[in-house]
Amino acid sequence: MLYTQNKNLLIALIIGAVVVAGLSWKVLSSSNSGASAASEAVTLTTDPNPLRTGPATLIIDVKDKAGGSINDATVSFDLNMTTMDMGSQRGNAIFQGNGRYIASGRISMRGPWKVTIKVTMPDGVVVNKDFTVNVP
Ligand SMILES: [Cu+2]
Repeated sequence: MLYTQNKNLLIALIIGAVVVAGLSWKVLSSSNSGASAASEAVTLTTDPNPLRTGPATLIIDVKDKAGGSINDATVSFDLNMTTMDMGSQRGNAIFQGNGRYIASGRISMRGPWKVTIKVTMPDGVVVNKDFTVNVP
């Protein structure tokens, strides 16, 4: 019996550690602000497409007015549901080449999710763009 209790305690501690690690990964949301240039193109695609519950890769392409790749931008993202606060998943997308930046997140339930993208261009101009992605 003592062995069983210790084992249960150990399992509870492990679950607790996992929950704490998960919560610390999520940070409270704040709204983006800044100047927005009209002409640069910021587009979002996802993998899988359409998204489903589980891991999600956000693929962000940044192009200039002439359609050329912008490779020296800083691209940050914020992923949350539109209908409720699921805890904001945020970070910087990682440059992949050819104006493409990718970020990883997790979709924890079906429904409408909002991806807020903030791109700081090499010249310091900030472009904010929001996308709503429905997870069927
Ligand atoms: Cu939700």
